[in-house]
Amino acid sequence: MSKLSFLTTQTTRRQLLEYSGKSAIGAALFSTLSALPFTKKALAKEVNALNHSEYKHSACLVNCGSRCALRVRVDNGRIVQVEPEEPINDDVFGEHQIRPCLRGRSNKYRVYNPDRLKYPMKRIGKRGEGKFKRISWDEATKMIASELDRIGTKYGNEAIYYQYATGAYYHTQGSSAWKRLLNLTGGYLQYFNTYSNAQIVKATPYTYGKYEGSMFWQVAHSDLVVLFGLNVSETRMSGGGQVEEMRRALEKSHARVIIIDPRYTDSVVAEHAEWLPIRPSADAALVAGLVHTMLVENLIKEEEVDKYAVGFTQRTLPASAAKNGSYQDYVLGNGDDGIEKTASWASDITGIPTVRIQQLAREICSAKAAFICQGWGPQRHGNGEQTARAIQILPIIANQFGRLGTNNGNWPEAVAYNVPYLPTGDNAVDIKIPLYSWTDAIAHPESITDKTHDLQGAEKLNVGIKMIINQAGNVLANQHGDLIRTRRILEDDTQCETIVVIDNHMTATAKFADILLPETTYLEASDLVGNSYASGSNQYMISMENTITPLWECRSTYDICADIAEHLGVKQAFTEGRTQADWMEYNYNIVRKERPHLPPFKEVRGTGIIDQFRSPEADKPVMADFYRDPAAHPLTTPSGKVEIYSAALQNLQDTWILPKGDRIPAIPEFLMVPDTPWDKSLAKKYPLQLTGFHTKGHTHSTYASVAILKEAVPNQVWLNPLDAQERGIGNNDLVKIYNDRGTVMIEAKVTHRILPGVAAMPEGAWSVVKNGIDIGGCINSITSHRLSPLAKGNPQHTNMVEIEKA
Ligand SMILES: Nc1nc2c(c(=O)[nH]1)N[C@H]1C(S)=C(S)[C@@H](COP(=O)(O)OP(=O)(O)OC[C@H]3O[C@@H](n4cnc5c(=O)[nH]c(N)nc54)[C@H](O)[C@@H]3O)O[C@H]1N2
Ligand SMILES: Nc1nc2c(c(=O)[nH]1)N[C@H]1C(S)=C(S)[C@@H](COP(=O)(O)OP(=O)(O)OC[C@H]3O[C@@H](n4cnc5c(=O)[nH]c(N)nc54)[C@H](O)[C@@H]3O)O[C@H]1N2
Ligand code: SF4
Ligand SMILES: [Mo]
Repeated sequence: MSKLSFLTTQTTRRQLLEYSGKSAIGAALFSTLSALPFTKKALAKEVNALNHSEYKHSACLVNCGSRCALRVRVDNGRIVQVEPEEPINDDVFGEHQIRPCLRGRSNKYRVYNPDRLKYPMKRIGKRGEGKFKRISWDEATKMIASELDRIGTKYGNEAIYYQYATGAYYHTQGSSAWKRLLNLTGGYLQYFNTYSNAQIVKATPYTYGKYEGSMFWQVAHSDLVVLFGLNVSETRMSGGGQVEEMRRALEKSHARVIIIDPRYTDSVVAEHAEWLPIRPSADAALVAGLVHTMLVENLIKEEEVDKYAVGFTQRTLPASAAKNGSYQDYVLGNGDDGIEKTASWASDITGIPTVRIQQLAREICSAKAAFICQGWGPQRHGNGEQTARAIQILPIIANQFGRLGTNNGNWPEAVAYNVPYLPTGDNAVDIKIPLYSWTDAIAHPESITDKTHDLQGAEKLNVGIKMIINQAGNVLANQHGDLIRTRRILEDDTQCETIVVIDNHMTATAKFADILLPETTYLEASDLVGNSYASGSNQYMISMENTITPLWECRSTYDICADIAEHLGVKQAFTEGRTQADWMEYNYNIVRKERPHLPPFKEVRGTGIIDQFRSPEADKPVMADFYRDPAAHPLTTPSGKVEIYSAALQNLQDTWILPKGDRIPAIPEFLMVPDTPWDKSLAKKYPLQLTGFHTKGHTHSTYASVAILKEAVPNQVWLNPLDAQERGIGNNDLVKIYNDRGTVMIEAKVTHRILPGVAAMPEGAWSVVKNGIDIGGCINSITSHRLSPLAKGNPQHTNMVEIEKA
């Protein structure tokens, strides 16, 4: 367990250097005073007095899954530089640093950004037009209170929707403040799923019960690592996150890394990996081809698979299944489709050469310990549930799970330091819609039912969404699918009557607000936060304190919601007599009960990282107990085993009402879903498959307006030279990408780093629609709002398009 330098009141030599290095006066101060036992505070005070410069401690609260502490140099009340915090020490990694990425370090430019919202405003033009008038905070909070009351009384509280939004993971302001307020005033309509991982999270329990995986630390014991669409070098960039854990583990094992992705990603470069370029949406076909090779080459121990899994062979099929319903039947061509899933069949679909598929099958089976895992890109597709499940069963069939150095095919696990949130209370409305259906919940509420949409808590939706609270999110007009349709629905203010947006910037979503409120940015906010959800085994807590006085009239949502609560007569219940700072201390003391070595809050408040340790779970491969003794440690599936064939899925196929052509197979078959090249007539019109990815240049749309980031990592569509040449497109040319849903303009990056026939675009660029064309380069003007069959999730990586020079 580590003890951080911040916990000591004695200042280290390194810290003295850090302060003194800033100026000549500081250096002089250091040389004369360095022998003395200064406290950090006292020294900081001296330095401040001399050169008006000081270090404050903040954090980047964006949704990249990581959480970086930021050390912020402030000069005369102005942020001059954002830097990493000091390295820390722990028993596992030794000295290491929760190193922020380029985005975190650019925070100064987010704070002093021309797009900043400055004052509360109300809409004066047509909805979506972006015309607003400045109003006072009192007016704004009264208007919101009165709308909450009006909508709740007229339609019931299920007409008030709290929108999915991930721009700021605050603990004592932000979403928990809103939810607490709404729960005190009758509740709100909820959603289930996330835009991140709906398909895999829904599908996983059908495979092996709990959503769990090994941590990357297991790679220290592997000789082969196979990553399906997992790009940690770009999506988990923090020095405190999964990319660091994998790197450290690879340093120990020197395992061979294979990355299966349509793009030659930064992870391929960073991990010296072999790139297996795959066509998007095709992973389940690759798995079938691999298993076919394993079967015909006798690489599988069938009795072993039968011991752990249901439905690989006919012997373990449940009685309710068709006789030829096993996965083995499917692969060998005895299933209903009669197609043998040979490596060459898989090659046609995936684009990976037949021999390479055959070799990979042998490599996986002969590895001492293969770590097989997947990112969330492969599952953000129309057939994402099938892909997720197919990758999950691969290590089970190949007997590469439950042992040191292995995984179960799932996303590698991470744990959170348990920092409490502002308690939200209970919601009196217990209806949940799948989040990707929110536009339908506005325009066609009657169509949303339990059998068609997996609606939870009711058989059907009785009332549409009439009011939206949108806190720190850009889903309304940037991050949701089929934006042109979405905008049309939102523009009609007789359907959804009131939209409240709380943001820092004038985003596409902010333009759709009726009431628009400016919140503080991370660097202007104070909070006590944890390490988020993708830090691997690294767990830590950060106390951040506003580094500057909030600019203009920006405020914390805690204070905003307290004012609204006052207008609604529930202020005491909302605050319980506490300020936001009191809640931070209250939460800290809850943590301190569990971790009594922590000093009192006043000693650590605002000092950055205040506790850090490594989870011991990292040392244990997932499903180890089950592997050792499956009877004594059954899984939480109905059979207690891995369900390659799921009778529960068959039941959904039989009882749900699915759109024409949609299927929920009981085994992880490869499905040729709409908007893929296997839809031959569509492919004639729109021959290129377009997939999206999360870019290092921004986190979704957050940071996407920072000019120096745009320059460093431009938003461009990746195109293979063969496809570019055919269309007369050169590198950096402006191109139009279009399909029946819309047209986007963006620069082309002509590169061999992408498979021919496939294009790839970063998601998150700011949508700017002019004359029906998205000149901002936002991919969602061409993505679909169709729901995936099982999870009712977002298939935003599944698209067919044509591209031409603009
Ligand atoms: N086509 C396509 N679309 C996608 C995806 C994809 O892969 N492809 N990915 C999806 C995924 S995984 C996700 S999670 C969603 C993310 O979608 P969102 O959760 O909407 O994330 P952002 O686009 O970053 O929007 C966050 C907003 O919060 C604001 N913000 C930042 N800090 C603060 C703050 O301190 N206070 C307030 N009030 N606001 C703040 C930002 O300015 C920004 O407008 O997008 C989804 N959309
Ligand atoms: N820099 C940065 N980091 C982020 C984010 C960000 O916006 N920017 N967003 C954060 C959030 S909210 C989330 S949910 C995660 C998202 O994390 P992921 O969902 O894992 O990220 P993606 O970039 O969508 O997909 C990962 C990789 O899958 C590939 N891929 C796409 N389709 C397929 C396919 O069909 N098969 C295979 N094998 N590969 C495919 C993509 O090319 C990409 O390289 O990232 C988080 N981290
Ligand atoms: S975007 Fe993520 S990795 Fe980058 S600084 Fe912020 S929290 Fe860290
Ligand atoms: Mo996400």
